[in-house]
Amino acid sequence: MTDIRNIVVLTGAGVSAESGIATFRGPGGLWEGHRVEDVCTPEALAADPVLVHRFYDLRRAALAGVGPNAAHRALAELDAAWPGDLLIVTQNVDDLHERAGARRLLHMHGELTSALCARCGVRRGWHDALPPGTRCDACGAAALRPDIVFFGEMPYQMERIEAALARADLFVSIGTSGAVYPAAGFVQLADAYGAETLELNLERSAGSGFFAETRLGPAGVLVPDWVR
Ligand code: BJW
Ligand code: ZN
Repeated sequence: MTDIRNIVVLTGAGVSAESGIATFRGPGGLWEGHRVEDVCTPEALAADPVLVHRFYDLRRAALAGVGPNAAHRALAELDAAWPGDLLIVTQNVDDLHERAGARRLLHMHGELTSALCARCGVRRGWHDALPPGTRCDACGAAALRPDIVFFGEMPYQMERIEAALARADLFVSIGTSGAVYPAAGFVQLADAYGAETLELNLERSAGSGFFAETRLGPAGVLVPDWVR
């Protein structure tokens, strides 16, 4: 990776697929048995908090039975060793990047293990059952919700992401379908800022045409190959 100093890595559900976490779209995807609009909007949360909380409780509980795979580990190694700027932007709400040891990481779509107070914005850990109606320690409102970015809500830390993309010499997208914005637009932004662009994915995605190079295969093979 000559002449590359600053790297932004975007990861999606495909990075965690080999750990046994279902992706969203496609056969066997998480949303096969759910209607997206039933669980992934603020309106759905307001209309049926019990259903939405149950959906996230199940996925949070599933984290206990899975672990990071070779792709998470390779990215953590890159993070530990890379002397330039590096930012791993994950769309994933699981905690497998951090469990593999990644540090320069941000969760743009939130985290399963975090609860957000919809009233005052304070966060707390969410590891065991936290039933709908649990009160916020900070403001006392019964407004704790999954700390997840639903459709129509602003993804987290967009300014920091855009600043990193502006400085990037290389943008690498791993295991994401390119179906959800603004993440799907990062490749064009990075390209416009002059970065090299590389996609690692099991199959061609909606965004493949925007990348200078696409390598097809499982993340558990492609990511270690790219990093080492
Ligand atoms: C492997 C593999 C292996 C499998 N190895 N690879 C019309 C046009 C344009 C935009 C909009 C529009 N209408 C509405 C919008 C905006 C909307 C949007 O994009 N909608 C689209 C559906 C069109 N976006 C939003 O609302 C976002 N907010 C927003 O835009 O705010 C305004 C704003 C604008 C500009 C700047 C800033 C703000 C919020 C989006 C929130 C997304 N939230 C979700 C749900 C989280 C809750 C939960 O987890 O339950 O986040 S959606 C869901 O999709 C989840 C994911 O993070 C996200 C991306 O999915 P991902 O990771 O790509 O997974 P898959 O399953 O789609 O793909 C897996 C890929 O892996 C595939 O390609 C496989 O091939 C591959 N793969 N195995 C390698 N072993
Ligand atoms: Zn509060």
